[in-house]
Amino acid sequence: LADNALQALHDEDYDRPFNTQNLNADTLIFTRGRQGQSLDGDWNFCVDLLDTGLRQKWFAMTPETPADRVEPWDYDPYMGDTVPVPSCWQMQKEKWYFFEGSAWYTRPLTHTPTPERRQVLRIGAAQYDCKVFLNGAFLGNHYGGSTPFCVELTEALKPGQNWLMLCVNNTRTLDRVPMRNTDWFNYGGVYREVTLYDLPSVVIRDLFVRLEGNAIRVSAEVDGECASAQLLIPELGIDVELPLIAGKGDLTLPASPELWSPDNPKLYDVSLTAGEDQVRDRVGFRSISREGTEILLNGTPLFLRGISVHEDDATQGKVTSETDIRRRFAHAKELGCNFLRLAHYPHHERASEIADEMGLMLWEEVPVYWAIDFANPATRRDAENQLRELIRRDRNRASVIIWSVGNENPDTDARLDFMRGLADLAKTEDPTRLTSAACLVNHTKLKIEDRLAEYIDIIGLNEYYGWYEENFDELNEIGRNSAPDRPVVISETGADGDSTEQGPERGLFSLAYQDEVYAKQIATLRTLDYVKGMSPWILYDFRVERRQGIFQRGWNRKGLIAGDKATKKPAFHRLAAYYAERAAVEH
Ligand code: GCB
Repeated sequence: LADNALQALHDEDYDRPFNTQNLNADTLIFTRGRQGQSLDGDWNFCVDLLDTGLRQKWFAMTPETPADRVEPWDYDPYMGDTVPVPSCWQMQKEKWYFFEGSAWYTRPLTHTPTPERRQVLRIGAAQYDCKVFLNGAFLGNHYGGSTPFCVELTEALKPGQNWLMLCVNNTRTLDRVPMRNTDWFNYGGVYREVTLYDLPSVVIRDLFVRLEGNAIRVSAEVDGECASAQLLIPELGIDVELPLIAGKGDLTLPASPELWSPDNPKLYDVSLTAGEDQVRDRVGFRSISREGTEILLNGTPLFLRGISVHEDDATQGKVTSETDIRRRFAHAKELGCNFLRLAHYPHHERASEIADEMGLMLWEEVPVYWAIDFANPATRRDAENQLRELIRRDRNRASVIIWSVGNENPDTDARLDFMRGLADLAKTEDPTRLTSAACLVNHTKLKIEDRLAEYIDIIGLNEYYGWYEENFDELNEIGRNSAPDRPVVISETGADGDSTEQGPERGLFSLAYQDEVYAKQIATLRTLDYVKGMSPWILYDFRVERRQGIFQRGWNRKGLIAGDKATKKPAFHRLAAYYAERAAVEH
């Protein structure tokens, strides 16, 4: 090995220059309604457990045919294995099933320069951190496995053939969000779409459109010299100029749109034009608020008939297709739902668009899950950034009614400060939605009690009476002991049921027992008038490393439907009957 290579191999700081987190919510560009060039398809791929690529600077290897090379290469970015993008490597080869570490993706990119145009790459999601290189130059790093990010390529692109490389690392560490321990599978890879946008010099960076009282409020952010933008909502007769000062514009327009609701998911075409740039969106207008223990949609109290759902597929892993989202939502509708909890991280952005069209309300969430490193400022920055990226991505979606800032986090001072900060941030980024977090019961006092409760709008409550907690009577006692001043949504409850031939007839893990837990839960929860909704755990069985019992076999089997996404368990029908009854009362 050359001296410098040897030194690099021993240098434990080899990754420090790359840990910048410079690709974040501030570099995101609004892309709805834009036509981009898809970079999906086969990319050259190599797993790299020892981070040799960062140490040896694989990204700096310029293409040479093997015969012309003067040094031996430990990775060949230009020949060899490929994987499709989007995909999770676990699902590509059995030997990659438990792989955790860095992996390299490379593909060529042909560029024809045009003066005054900007090229921006957008990656829908990569689990967990992603370093971007173009022609050997490091362009940036993104943390967070489920939110999109953008990187500008303009300066680094050359005429003709270019090489784009991504180093994606899914290692679980204590400082990440989530940290080392979760109850869902740690998939890895570039598992959402990658797109290249060719943009004019003036670029619309952000557009936020919402109902505020009797008016529509529009805020926009534009990069580049531009005095005003043109806003169009043709169906409402809106065609107005939005003045821009230092790239920012804000306008409140009196309007009475037809309100969006699950019964009437009305959407309006919206477009904004600035210079040569234009974005378009389909936006629903509605209000969501709370008063005491009520949740109000357009001023009317409602009960959230929900179900929780992960992004997981037996053959695709975390890759989500339009078909998959539509199947999820069709099953939720069949169950009688008007609401879904998209757990435990931001789901594919098509989900909220389709929910807008179908009239389903959504809880969206960031993976502040269990015992995050709450006292660590870098962890906090990461969580805040993921929340901002999620909100900026989805805040024009009428279906999204709740931003949830965490799940089952121990009630410590550091956690309170961290999560209160996230709840405040959600309100700053978007004051038009409710905040929540999945909290825990105080098992000693048998009471709903969480210091975070006063800083969020809805108390989410995960409780597993009949499953992890055996004594069901305690749930009745909790009901009696608690008098929350705001709405409670049962964000999780449930039990495993193994629907395969190996499933037991009776007792834990049997379908009959799962059904019995649902029957008891429903009987108890229906008597608590401050419970304004529920999203039991969970629609489909899902894959997870930590569950290896004889009935689990690598899966969490709390689904109302099995992992084949077809076999309904008896508890499905139990919950459907309850929701049908509730819906009948409401109408
Ligand atoms: C929980 C977690 C969820 C788990 C579930 C379970 O409380 O929030 O992520 O999958 O329980 O099945 O234990």
